[in-house]
Amino acid sequence: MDLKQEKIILKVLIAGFTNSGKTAIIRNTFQNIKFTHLEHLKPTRGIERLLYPLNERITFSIWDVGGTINSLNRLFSDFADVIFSELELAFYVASAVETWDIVVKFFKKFMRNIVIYSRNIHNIYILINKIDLEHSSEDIIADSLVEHIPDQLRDTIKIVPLSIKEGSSKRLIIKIFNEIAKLYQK
Ligand SMILES: Nc1nc2c(ncn2[C@@H]2O[C@H](COP(=O)(O)OP(=O)(O)OP(=O)(O)O)[C@@H](O)[C@H]2O)c(=O)[nH]1
Ligand SMILES: [Mg+2]
Repeated sequence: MDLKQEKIILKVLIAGFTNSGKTAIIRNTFQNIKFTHLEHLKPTRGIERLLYPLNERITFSIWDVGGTINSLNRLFSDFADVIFSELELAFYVASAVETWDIVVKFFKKFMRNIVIYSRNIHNIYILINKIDLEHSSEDIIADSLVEHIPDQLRDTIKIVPLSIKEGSSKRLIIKIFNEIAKLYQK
């Protein structure tokens, strides 16, 4: 078999507290749904998976993990190994207007699970979403999360402020996926 032609599936995790915009980001980016049609999304229950075939060889399997307190308590504990193992790319999505302690609490859990199950991952992004909102304080949110990044992942994590409403999100996310795909085309 020609290894260059071997098809590969790359696993992507998108997690974060409820209402941060994870499902909206995915639908806007990969299903071309406009923001005006994403304003009444229901909270995701459990995990929703979507396949994104980037080209003939590379398909991304994107895991959207529901972020309500119940979901996170259950999923990050009972299914942590299933969710966090073999990750190629991970996103933690935070809303630019929510500075609650609970967001930080789940960020710490997210980081801990990454270190346990996917410690060699090279691509982790903190997406600070909804920067279009009037009370957006993306710098404060970023600072409150950054201090909890484990030392061994400090050089791996990038912070990206974005807004689906303003339309900056899709281009940024697709660029991230394309850059990862390039690593597998060499
Ligand atoms: N103003 C603004 N609202 C946004 C943006 N992105 C998402 N939203 C809104 O935020 C709400 C929640 O979005 P979801 O994508 O359902 O949030 P989620 O993170 O998937 O939530 P869970 O599934 O409960 O974890 C929706 O009403 C979206 O329209 C944005 O960039 N700006
Ligand atoms: Mg959702």
